[in-house]
Amino acid sequence: MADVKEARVPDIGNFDGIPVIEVLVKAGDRVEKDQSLVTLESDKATMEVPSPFAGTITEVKVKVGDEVAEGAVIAMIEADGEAGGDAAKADQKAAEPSKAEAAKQAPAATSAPARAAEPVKSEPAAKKSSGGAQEVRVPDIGNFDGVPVIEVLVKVGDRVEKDQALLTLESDKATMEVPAPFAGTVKEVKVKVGDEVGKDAVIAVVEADGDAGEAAAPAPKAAEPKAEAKPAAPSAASASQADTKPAESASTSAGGPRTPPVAFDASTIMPDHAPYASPAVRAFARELGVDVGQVQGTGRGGRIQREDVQAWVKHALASGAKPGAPGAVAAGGGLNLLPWPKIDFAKFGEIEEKPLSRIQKISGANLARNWAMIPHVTQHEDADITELEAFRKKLGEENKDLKVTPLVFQIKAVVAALKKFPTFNASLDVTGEKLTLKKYFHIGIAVDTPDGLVVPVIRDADKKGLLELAAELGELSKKAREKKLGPAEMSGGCFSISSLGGIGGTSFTPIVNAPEVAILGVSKAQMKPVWNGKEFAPRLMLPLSLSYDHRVVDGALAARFASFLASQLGDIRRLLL
Ligand code: CAO
Repeated sequence: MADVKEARVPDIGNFDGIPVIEVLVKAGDRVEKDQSLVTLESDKATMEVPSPFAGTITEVKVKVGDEVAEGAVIAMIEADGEAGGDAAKADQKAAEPSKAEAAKQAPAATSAPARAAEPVKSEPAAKKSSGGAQEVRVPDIGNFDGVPVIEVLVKVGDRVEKDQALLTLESDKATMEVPAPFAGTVKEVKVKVGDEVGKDAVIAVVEADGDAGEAAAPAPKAAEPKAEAKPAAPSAASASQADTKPAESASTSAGGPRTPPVAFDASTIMPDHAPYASPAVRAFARELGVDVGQVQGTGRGGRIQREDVQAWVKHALASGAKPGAPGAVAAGGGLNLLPWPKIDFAKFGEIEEKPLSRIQKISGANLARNWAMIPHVTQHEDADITELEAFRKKLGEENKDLKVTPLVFQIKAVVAALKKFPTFNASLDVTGEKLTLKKYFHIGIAVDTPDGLVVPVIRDADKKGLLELAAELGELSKKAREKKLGPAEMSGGCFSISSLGGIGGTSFTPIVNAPEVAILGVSKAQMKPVWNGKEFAPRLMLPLSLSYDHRVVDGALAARFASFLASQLGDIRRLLL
């Protein structure tokens, strides 16, 4: 019989008493390994505590407001039968460390998220660069390698105080600020938004204050990760190797043309905004009774700033709406909706409750915002892909190791259409007054996964051939289904395609993936009789549904775009040009 085991707070550094701000499970819930159980939040970091194994929650031991430390029992979980084997033993060991061993074992069992809290406990490593200038590095952030920088909070010339946040890192499970280990003046910033950093990456060079110089001197030592967290100080060679990546990327960007940095657009993956604000801002919002999910961020990538929270409160007071009132919408959206109906369905028959997955919650919040805020119109068009299909089949036979589906041709056709109609390769700013036209062609592809919808992005699709696109599409959808996509792979899209053609349907109305201005929905190609001037001939017709933001795109332009797309797909020679 399956054992009931304790799921504990893993090693989270020197913290003692971090408030639980969210309990994500309840007794009776089934959880997968690594599924988040609770969210903890200190003034510098937010982190989720994942389940060390799959099973069913029998008891939740904490509630919102409780303060916990390493080793605290979060929940009792009846582990799955299959977890009774070696894996379960390992998990059990990890989940129930002896007191003395807890700190050492937890990191192994701990999934990255909780380890991600470590930067907060340990100041970033600082190392002498030249003169009084010292390099500030990312401290030990557990097993993470390549955590996106989502906010750079300082620039060259800025004075910083000790412990002032220099930048914010955000993974899908944790947000953390990297503080300055000493006071001084920023001489160089080595990273930019979108860079992915790991432990020891140099993030800035800071000239320590004259008097702080002495105080700063011991900082590198103090900041040196503890022996158990870091096997040995890296040799000069490995340390400098570790440095090169971010430093190189910063200098290349300053020095000449390069691929634009991958912007991490949090709205793509964190639309509910709950985690997309620094811990301090979230704490501030809570103090004022503001639900950060209601606040529109004006920081880079939509990040919520302190001022956004203040502006939200001012607006709410001015409009007479109570902060957090049902139906209140951020930044003057002004929807005054009825509250959601509350119905006791059990009165009418047997029911079962099932929480939405994290991806469903995230994409649901995005879809709701996009549907409510964008005036959508959908233009329908049929493309005659009879010839294309014959060519596709031939290509598939010649490249048996690749899956060449109609979608790769659609990507090609979309790129051609975006080149001809640049208004579709654009984003409207938050004020609705300025359009940003993009000169690159990154195409988002909606992928259906067991946990919900995700939209990985094929970068520079204009520079790739059909076979290259087929290979990349295969890889991205595999990664999506295995939950291995990183934030960078889901950001920076210009235009999205949602293909339901492999499933069926004759048409649908896809929702624009903001801040893009249009999306192409593709349904199942069908043989249809088409009049050719003399007779009805059997042709393979592909239904296209182009939804667009009517603030940016006029109906006539959309009709031209859709008809151009159809002509591209209908004439294979054009597509290959
Ligand atoms: N018409 C007819 N057949 C089509 C087709 C179309 N428009 N598009 C694909 N097919 C065929 C393929 O050729 C393939 O046939 P074979 O098995 O004989 O080779 C089959 O349908 C399955 O294709 P696929 O779905 O595996 O591959 P794809 O490249 O077409 O799509 C992906 C890849 C990842 C986009 C898709 O798997 C997927 O997840 N689609 C769902 C997207 C979605 O949910 N959108 C809704 C968003 S709004 O909620």
